[in-house]
Amino acid sequence: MKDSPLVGVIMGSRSDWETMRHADEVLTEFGVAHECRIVSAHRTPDLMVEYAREAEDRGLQVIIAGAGGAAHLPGMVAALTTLPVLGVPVESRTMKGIDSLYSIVQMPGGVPVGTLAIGSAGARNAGLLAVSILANHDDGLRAQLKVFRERQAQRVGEDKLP
Ligand code: RP5
Repeated sequence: MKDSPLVGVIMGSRSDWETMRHADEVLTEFGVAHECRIVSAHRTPDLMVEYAREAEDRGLQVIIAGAGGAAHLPGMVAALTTLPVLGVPVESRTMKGIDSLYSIVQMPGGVPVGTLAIGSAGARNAGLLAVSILANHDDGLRAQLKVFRERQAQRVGEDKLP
């Protein structure tokens, strides 16, 4: 995307992409300028601090952070910025993402992370929630969201059982 990004989609590892690509797809579908990057709380802590500290000045309005296992990334990024941070628990192999969910959702009061569902549904909804947040100041996006919901409802109405 050529426009400067409004949403930053970050993830702890390349292995998170299969989940986080669903956030990327939603943002692309709605035409929201965004970027996707690997930023690890554990393996690249300095990069994480730099990314979170510079996010607002770079024009980002929402950060979507996905991580699995001891998933510190969303909480640490939220501690370093006042931008809204949406956390996506990536499904881990050993604990099916329950570890990721608990790591992300149990933030102490004062530093919020808006936590979504485990896995691809969470990533997709994080993308949609980011669009909703941006739509507060963008009538075009608000109209797109309404059309999206109408079409979704229409598809359900047309579904046939075997
Ligand atoms: C976390 O560790 C990442 O978010 C990823 O979900 C998990 C496993 O990473 P890899 O070992 O697959 O790189 O930091």
